Amino acid sequence: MKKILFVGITALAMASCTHDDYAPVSKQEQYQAVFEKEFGAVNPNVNWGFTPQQVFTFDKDGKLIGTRAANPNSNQWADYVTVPTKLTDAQKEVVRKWFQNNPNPKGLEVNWSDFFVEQVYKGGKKTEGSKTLETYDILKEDDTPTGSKVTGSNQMDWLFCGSKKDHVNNFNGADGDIMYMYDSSTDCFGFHESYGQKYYDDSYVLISGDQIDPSVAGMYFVGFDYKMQKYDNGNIEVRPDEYYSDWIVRIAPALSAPGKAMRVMVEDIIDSNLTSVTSSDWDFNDAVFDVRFENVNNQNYAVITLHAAGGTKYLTIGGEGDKGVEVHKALCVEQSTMVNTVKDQGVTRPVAIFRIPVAANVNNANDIPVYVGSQILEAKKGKATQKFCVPTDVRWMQERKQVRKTYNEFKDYVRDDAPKDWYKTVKGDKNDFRY
Ligand SMILES: [Ca+2]
Ligand SMILES: [Ca+2]
Ligand SMILES: [Ca+2]
Repeated sequence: MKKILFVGITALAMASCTHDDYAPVSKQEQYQAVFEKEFGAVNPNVNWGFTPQQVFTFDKDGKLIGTRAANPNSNQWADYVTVPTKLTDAQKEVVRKWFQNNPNPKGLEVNWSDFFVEQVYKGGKKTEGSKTLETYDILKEDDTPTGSKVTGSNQMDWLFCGSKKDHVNNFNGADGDIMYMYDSSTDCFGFHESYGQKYYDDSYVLISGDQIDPSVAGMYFVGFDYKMQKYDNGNIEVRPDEYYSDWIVRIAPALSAPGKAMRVMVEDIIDSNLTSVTSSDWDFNDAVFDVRFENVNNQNYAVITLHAAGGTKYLTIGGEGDKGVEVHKALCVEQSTMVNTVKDQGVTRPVAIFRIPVAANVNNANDIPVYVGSQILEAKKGKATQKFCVPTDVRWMQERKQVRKTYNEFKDYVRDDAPKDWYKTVKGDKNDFRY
């Protein structure tokens, strides 16, 4: 009975709605009106910068891709991603000392599918001035020492990333050089312990270089604390000592190389009350992400590097709701938190990098769907747009700054479809931008 009653009320409410005096106007039509009020009438030829992009195709047999997730062909990485400058010895020293003198540090999370791993330090090599010797007593089951000691790093092998345990090629024996990981994960890091023959993904910490020293600011480091358990032969173990210096690596997000990706800037105003929009509501920073296309083993991907989330709405890339990636979640913050759009305040987070499988013919960033709730955000030729596409060196707006006043020629572009490179001429000062 209750269910029937409920349906009846809903039907009544909908019926009364369609009989309202004001004619039904779609959200897109309302948006067109407020957009043109701000930026003027839209030239029918404007395509908002979206064009077909290069698709990087990788050989199935591994000319470019050696093994799943790890790409050992270092000379080719730079064709599509920016390879980080290697650490200097001085930088490695400063990181080593920090990990050796800060017990039980509080770590952070990052969310990258594509990244570099670079060796920093193998434990036990240099322990002067260190609070840990990186050697350990082997304990019996009752916690009394067996009298034997072990250098932890000598038993740490097979560095892996993510819960799928992707091996970082050539990172063994707590040593390595540099490796590019793709379609992998930073949701955990671990090693194989060769004494007790077990994998450990619960004995690492991820630290921002900002916390360590200005010489390594903006970088990220993963440190491991050695542990071991061996039950099948006399029940022995090594307890971690809370110094994560037994193996230290740097991880760096794999940003697309210049010219190899395009940047999309998104405006979510359409999901607001469109009767009360003001000039400073137009910031086109509610999501800012770069798109690069790859074909790996005959599957096409859009590789997304998410730089900013300058809104507080549920905004997804790649699909609606659970079918897409929610931007705040990707950046490891609550939906109410704006990320990387307010200088010197608010929340600053490392980028998020993730892959979206796409159909074989998809090579235009405009075909990567973006939703606010269930509302798709469109960029249609000659229509008011909710996103535009620019080169990856174009800076995005801070919150509450006016697009119209900052990008000097944007209004000209809307009206005339020229200049196409309107984003190069800015009238606003540098404080209008996040970067
Ligand atoms: Ca340790
Ligand atoms: Ca906005
Ligand atoms: Ca915003």
